[in-house]
Amino acid sequence: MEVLSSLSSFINLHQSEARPIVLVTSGGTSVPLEKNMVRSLENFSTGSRGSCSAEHFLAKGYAVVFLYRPGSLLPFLRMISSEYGGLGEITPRLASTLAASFGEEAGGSFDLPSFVDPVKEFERANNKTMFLLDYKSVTQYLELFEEICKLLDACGRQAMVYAASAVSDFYIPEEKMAQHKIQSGEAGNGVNEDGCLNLKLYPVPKKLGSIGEWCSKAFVVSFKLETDTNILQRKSLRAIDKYKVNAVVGNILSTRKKTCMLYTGEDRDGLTLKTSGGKILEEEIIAVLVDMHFQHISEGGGAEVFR
Ligand code: 9Z3
Repeated sequence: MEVLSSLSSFINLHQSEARPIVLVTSGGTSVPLEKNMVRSLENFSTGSRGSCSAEHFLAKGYAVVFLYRPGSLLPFLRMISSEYGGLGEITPRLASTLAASFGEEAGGSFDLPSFVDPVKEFERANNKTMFLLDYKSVTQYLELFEEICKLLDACGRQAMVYAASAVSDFYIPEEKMAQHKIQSGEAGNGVNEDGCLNLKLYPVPKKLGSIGEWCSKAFVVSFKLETDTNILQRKSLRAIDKYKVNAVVGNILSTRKKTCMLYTGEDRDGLTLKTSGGKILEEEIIAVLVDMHFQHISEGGGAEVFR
């Protein structure tokens, strides 16, 4: 895949400059019900967590590989996509067009909208310290996630994986999927005589546990999303024990923007992180994780890193 060879050059460049590098995954996966897809099952994620986090990693001197779902929020551009709804989805390409039309050269002839700065910030990072890749289906997500992790192996302990995407636990494997739109009122493809559709969803192969094989020295952070507070800690700790990730950020859907828990093997009670003093939650999360990552780097003999 061409994009992976460009990504490999991006990773090697930052690795040679001793810059820490993070894979941030963002947005929710789609599970198609048909090969010629008309319907799908979606995992909820606006991309706010991933895109805000990417901005804070960049601010801390990291190079960022941003794996996202098109239509979900992008770093910097998130600030304008809802404000300026008429634009619809702000794609990287549209951002370049906006930067060209509203940039300094064009200044004066327009009543400059407040979104010029986010566009400039995006442009400044894109393809220099930030590399974008996108996915749609859960299968595409998992394939790219694996390939990117393998490339990050070259960075040893300087790499971090920050898996904030909402990834489906269930899917329909290609060979079990209907070819065409599932018909209502006709038995077949799971539609029974009563007209009800019975879907059989298969478990998605769990990849978190394999990260250790792909980039064995990376610092790995996964996310746990729940709607029931009573099971958040148990489920988060299970991810640490089962998949051997370094840290799990546990959050509850309704309060996710204000507070989350950070669990590690050493801190099983968890650290409560909250928004404070006008800071967004991602700033708190990234500050703590960057400290932990630098500790992880120094435990490995401490390559010189630019911070
Ligand atoms: C998260 O928990 C993210 O924090 C959110 C962010 C998706 C809630 P938004 O994009 O929301 O800012 O609107 N992500 C991980 C969700 C997930 O699917 N985790 C899996 C699970 O809980 C483990 S990989 O089973």
